[in-house]
Amino acid sequence: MTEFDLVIKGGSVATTDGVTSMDIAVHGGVITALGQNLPRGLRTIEAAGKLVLPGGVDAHCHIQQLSGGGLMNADTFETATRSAAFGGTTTVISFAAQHRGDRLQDVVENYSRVAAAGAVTDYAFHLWISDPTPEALEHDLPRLIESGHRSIKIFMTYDRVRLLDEQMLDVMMVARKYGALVCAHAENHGMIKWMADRLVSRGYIEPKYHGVSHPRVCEIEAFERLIRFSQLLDQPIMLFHVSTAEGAAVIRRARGEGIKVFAETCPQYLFLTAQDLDRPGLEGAKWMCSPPPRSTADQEALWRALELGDLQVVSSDHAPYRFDSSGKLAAGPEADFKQIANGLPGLETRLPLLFDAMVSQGRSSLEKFVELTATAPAKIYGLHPRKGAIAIGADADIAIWNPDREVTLTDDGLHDNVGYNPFAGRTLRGWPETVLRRGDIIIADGKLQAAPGSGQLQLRGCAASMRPAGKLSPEFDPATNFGAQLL
Ligand code: DUC
Ligand code: ZN
Ligand code: ZN
Repeated sequence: MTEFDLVIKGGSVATTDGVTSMDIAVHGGVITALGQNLPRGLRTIEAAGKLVLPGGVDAHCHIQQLSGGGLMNADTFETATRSAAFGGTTTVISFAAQHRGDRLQDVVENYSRVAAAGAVTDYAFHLWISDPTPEALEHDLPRLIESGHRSIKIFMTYDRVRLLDEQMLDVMMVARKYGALVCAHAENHGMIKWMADRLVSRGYIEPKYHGVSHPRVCEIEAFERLIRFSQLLDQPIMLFHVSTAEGAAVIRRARGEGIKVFAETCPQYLFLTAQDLDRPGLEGAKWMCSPPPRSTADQEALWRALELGDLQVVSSDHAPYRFDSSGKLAAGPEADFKQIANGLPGLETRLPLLFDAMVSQGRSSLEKFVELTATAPAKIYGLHPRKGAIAIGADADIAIWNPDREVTLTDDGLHDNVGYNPFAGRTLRGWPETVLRRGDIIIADGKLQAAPGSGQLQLRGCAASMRPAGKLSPEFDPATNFGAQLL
């Protein structure tokens, strides 16, 4: 009789298709059997009364990285992925961030080296391009895409990293040719810069004015522009961190037009509002991110867009800065909002916040929770079916949740290196207690059981989401009949 390395017995197994009571057997790091009354393994986890879910896939996090503003993150691969694991996430996609003057292939080699030394979860990289030189476009980018780095990040704002329209088109054309998804921070640069400069010059310098400096229309304009680029080239795009009702509506319309646009939102846009930044002194800086949190009406619109499938993914956009002189307060106690780093920690709280809202409080379903946090990101980013699935042959990346455990979040309760929690004070019901990565138990009894460097790089194939939609005939949509064969 086959002997399994590990069997999880008696849990309620949840996938996007439903919830079933069954056992899961693991051998050699992958799931090898699913069913009732499987024999015990070399190790057995009794999971009666627990929910057994795919490990989370967090497709947007900034780790050990120099920001668009030039400041180093607070987290290393070790601290960030440790925090992810405690929160039930077993795969992260972070950035290999090219800054101007850097050679892209060197950037990827450097990030690969530090991640290989530190990560405890599995990981992949988005290729962040801020310097699309001929060398990058003609050599490095094609080579890197073909070797399995199948997503690219571009910025439409931030002075140090943003691309011009024609540079974005250049990058999208390479992605189209070699098969990669183009992800974007899409906000109108000119509007933000103009608003911010005027606000500061008039003395409106507190963190809450950061929100004012990113007017809602800057998201709408940038989404619309990038969507039309996508339409022109018939190149799939992913719009990161949607924050407004109007932004979600633009995406819904574009998808209705048959444009291959995917979209993400993040917990900060579902659970925080502009009021969170309105605190005495610089305290509000803890809640500063870009785009900024909006209103409760936007929150409702985003929940609805997720439910309808207009947005497909919830990522953390973990962008960690300590609330001290190494991070948020690097420009000193008199800083204006323009001088304060943007970003919140969120790798560890993403899943518990969503589980509490969607499952415990009944806003949605367990199946939808699994879809938004694991299966859909795995599919869209080319990690599925190895990741984001509980199925025979999938990696045994599994989070075992206690649906009844209540946890009150505190500033010092996380396992990252940030020192505060923007969601502190909330009590959440449902918590991932045991976490497996490729069959190894990496979290149990509140302790990390994985060595730094035990996470593995995930190279990816060209998923359907990365390919042009294809048209019935060149005449079908004149806007996309742009003569690709000539370019
Ligand atoms: N927005 C943030 O808030 N932080 C990191 C980068 C970004 O776009
Ligand atoms: Zn961004
Ligand atoms: Zn980001």
